[in-house]
Amino acid sequence: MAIRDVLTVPDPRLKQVSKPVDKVDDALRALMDDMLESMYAADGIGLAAIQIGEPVRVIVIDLAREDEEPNVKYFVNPVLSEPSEQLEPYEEGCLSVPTVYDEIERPDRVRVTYLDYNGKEVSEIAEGMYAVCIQHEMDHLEGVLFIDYLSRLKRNRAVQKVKKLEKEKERDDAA
Ligand code: GNR
Ligand code: NI
Repeated sequence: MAIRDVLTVPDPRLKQVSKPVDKVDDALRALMDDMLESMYAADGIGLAAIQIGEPVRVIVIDLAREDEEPNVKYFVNPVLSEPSEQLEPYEEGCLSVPTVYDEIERPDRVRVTYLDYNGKEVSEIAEGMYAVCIQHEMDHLEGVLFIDYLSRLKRNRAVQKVKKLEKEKERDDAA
């Protein structure tokens, strides 16, 4: 397993539409293992493969708090359906837009159908933070970030903030 760098805005790869997976095999499981390790290293609750530069339709999520047992879920070729009419606001963040947080409204319930780590088909209803997270990750598979729902002013500010942050990090790394 390996910890991989998480891409940040304005990296154009984050705008790519990810490709469906053919087969859940050991090579794909190795990618899912790297995704989980990279997500934990970055203190995230979810990660889409494109965030580590792999444009395939794979997501990992672990919503457990630090004082809880890990609760890892892997999603291959996930599809959302039956979104609730009821929307709920939630303060979102993204490892690809570090230090930026803003409130986004999304359906508060949605069905998610996917293949799991072993390639078995699963279908379940997601609610609450699980619903928020799976919709946020599904957006990554379509090249969409949560800041794309904000005003152009807020989005541009967010990108500038991350660019500055990354530049400072580069400078610190060089020193
Ligand atoms: O770690 C993450 N936290 C988070 C908080 C609120 C809404 C969505 C998220 S997902 C994010 C990790 C990430 O960027 N996944 O793509
Ligand atoms: Ni994200």
